[in-house]
This record gives sequence, C-alpha cells and structure tokens, in this order.
Amino acid sequence: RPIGVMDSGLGGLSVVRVLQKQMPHESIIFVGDEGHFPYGTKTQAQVQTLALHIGHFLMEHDVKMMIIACNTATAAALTALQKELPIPVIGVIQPGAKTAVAQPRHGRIGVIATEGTTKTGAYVKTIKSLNPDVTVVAKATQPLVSVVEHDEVGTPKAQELVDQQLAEYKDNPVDVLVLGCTHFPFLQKEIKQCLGTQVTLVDPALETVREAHDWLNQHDQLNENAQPSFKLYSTGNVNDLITGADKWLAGSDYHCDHLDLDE
Ligand code: DGN
Repeated sequence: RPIGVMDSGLGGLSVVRVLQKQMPHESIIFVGDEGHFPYGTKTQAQVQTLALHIGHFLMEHDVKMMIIACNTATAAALTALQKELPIPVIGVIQPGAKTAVAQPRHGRIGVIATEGTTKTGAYVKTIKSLNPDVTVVAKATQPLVSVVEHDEVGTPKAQELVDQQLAEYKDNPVDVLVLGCTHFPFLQKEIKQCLGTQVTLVDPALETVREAHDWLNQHDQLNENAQPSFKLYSTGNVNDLITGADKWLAGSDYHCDHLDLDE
C-alpha cells in the first residue's frame, strides 16, 4: 500500500524528495492542490475542507498513511484528519518544532511561514511547549511561496525577494530558522546567501519522514525491497507539477494526472 502525501502545490515535493531518499521502496501518491493554490491566504475552515477532500481521495487509493506536506494544512486540518481517517496522519509542524529545539544553539528561533500558518500561532505554541525559555520570532513571508510555485528559484528576483522578506532576521539574527512552509526548502541557497552560515536552517521534512519511517517500522508496514510506484495528481495545471517534479525530483519515474476535486 502507498503513502499518501498532500500539499497546495510544489512545496510538498520537498517532503517527497526526503521520503524517496529515506524510504526508497515505498510507493507514493502525491496530490498537489494547485487548483486551490495558495492555501496560505485562505481561512482555516477552507483549508480544512480541502484537506479532508484530499484525505478521502487518498483513502480511496488505499494509502496506509497520510503525510500532510504543508504547514498551512497541518495547522488547519491535522486534528480533523486524524479524527476522520482510519490511518495514521502525520503533519510537519511538530517535527519542525522538535528539530528546532534540538539544535545546540536555539535561544532565538525564527519561523518563516505562510500568512495562514503564522496567524494560527501553531509554531510558536509548539516550540514554547517544548522549551518555554526560547524566544520565537515568527514572520509570514507569503510572497516567497509564489517564487517557488512559479519556477523562479535561482533568479535575481528570488534573491531580491528573500533579502527583502528576511530583512528583520538580518538586523536581529536568530540561531535557528525554521522553514515553516514546505515551499521554502527549495530557497535554501538564497536564504543562506541572505543570512550567512551562522544560522541553522531547519527543514521539517527530515524529522517528519523519520517519524513516518519509525511508525511503519514499528507496525511492520515498511517496504524494504518492493519496486515502488510514484503517482502525482494536480488539481490545477498538470504541466506545472511536471515541471516541478522534473526539477526537484530529478531522476524519479512517475505518472502525472489531473484530478478534479469536488468542493
Ligand atoms: N506549502 C504550504 C505550506 O507549507 O504552508 C502552503 C503554501 C501556500 O500558501 N500555498
């Protein structure tokens, strides 16, 4: 049985690439809800409805686990999906927060995310629950999402926008910066260029996939030598998802189809 993964767009591929590396024999069904992109500016209720639709679609495809490869949808819908689906559902916020406080120097933790995620305060709450003594500086950097979604990574425009959006972390440095939107790991080069190497960047995907691996392993559901299949669905423009997959998942073999998601 495959693992189901969802995002509002290409960002989820930053989780898929880690998944493919750490669990190379697992089949994956990925839904990029590009027809409803971006999630970051929608209400919590809207995002929750969309995430539940995708959860049910994935269940129809007999997935054994669902990974919400989207911070905005994790903040809005993790609890609802966990209640609704009869399989384990894993989000990215708890793993991201856990990784941040596990860094040797983490007195000041920055979190960049979408407007939606930032508004919920989910990262601040989760980080503080793990270590009440840290200072968390959260900032919504919604414009960076589109740079990735519109294939502008590596352009001068991308660097300019990163420099502008992260200016306050340049003026008031943090020890750790959580990439609290799954689109952002694709901008790591630009972010390092802006903030220098003193800041530890946290990509929540690593710990998320480790937790998924551990659960499957403990429940005897890990595939260790099967030939994996990889299926991508876009609710928007299939060609955009193909461009993203070819760019970010170089070398992986996949089928990509359009998906009509009822509202
Ligand atoms: N990639 C998503 C996240 O991690 O929050 C959402 C981005 C968006 O606004 N579409």
